[in-house]
Amino acid sequence: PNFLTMSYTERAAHHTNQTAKDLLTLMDRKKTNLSIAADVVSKDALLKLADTFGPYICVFKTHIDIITDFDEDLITQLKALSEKHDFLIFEDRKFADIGKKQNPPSQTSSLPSNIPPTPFPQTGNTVVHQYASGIYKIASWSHITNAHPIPGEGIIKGLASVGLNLFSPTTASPLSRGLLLLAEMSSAGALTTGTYPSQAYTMACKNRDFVFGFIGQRRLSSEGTEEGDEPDFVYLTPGVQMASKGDDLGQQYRTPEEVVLESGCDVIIVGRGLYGAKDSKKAAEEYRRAGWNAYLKRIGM
Ligand code: 5IU
Repeated sequence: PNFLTMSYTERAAHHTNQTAKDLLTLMDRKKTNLSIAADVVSKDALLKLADTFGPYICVFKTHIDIITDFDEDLITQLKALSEKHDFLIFEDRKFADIGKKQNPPSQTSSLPSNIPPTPFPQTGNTVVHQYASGIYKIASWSHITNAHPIPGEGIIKGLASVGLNLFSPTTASPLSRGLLLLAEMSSAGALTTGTYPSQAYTMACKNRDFVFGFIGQRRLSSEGTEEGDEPDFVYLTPGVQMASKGDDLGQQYRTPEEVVLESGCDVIIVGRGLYGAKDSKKAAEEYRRAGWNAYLKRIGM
């Protein structure tokens, strides 16, 4: 199948991961492939971005560790806004640690109440704890997170042991999570070159229950798979702005057309182009429309 010319909804049927299905159907339902990179440092500012841009986006991308006044109420409110405006939350945590043996964690004290203790064996890896525990308990609220493939496949297995074994504390129904691998970066001089992206691709193919896509700059394809059995992945792409080509710290920008139409990516992630705009709603509608029109053109509508 040619996923490039297929609608997001049709592609949802080619995924087993529930988060992938939710995201793809949400995008068509809401007519948006726009995500905001909410890089602000206070709780109020973050919630304000979620409420202002919520109606225009499919994904709200956070860096929760830059919030100076983080508290649990922030998560409660962010979850409520995600339901109110119908968007998914993506904590851009960029996990990069290994499956390292540690002392058994003291389970009762540090785990959020909705994470069952079973996925934490004696040999729990570092990323397991980084994802489930600590102050932020990312797995308990973030639908999507991401990881660097650099440590090898163990990082995926560790994160999946948490993300695929979560249950809602209220309804006890499964809360499946999804993972994106970082195949490429948008910044100048990034080391994600050569065979790096295709090795990331191979790892993703082997872990499709949890890995449903990539953060990258173009749609990847595997070499050597038989035509017809190539799997589908969802591509979320940062480094998007219409008015600027870059910043003075190496960021390199492309337009929604270049990203969605020419490079075959799915979700445009825009930070300063949105929250830096004078008129938030006007900018949100401009980026939403540009991303959406590029998608319609791509699928021939
Ligand atoms: N980001 C990038 N490039 C990348 C990756 C992540 O810009 O290759 I991986 C993040 C950094 C920031 C957002 O959170 O995406 C881009 O914000 P601006 O649109 O403000 O540049």
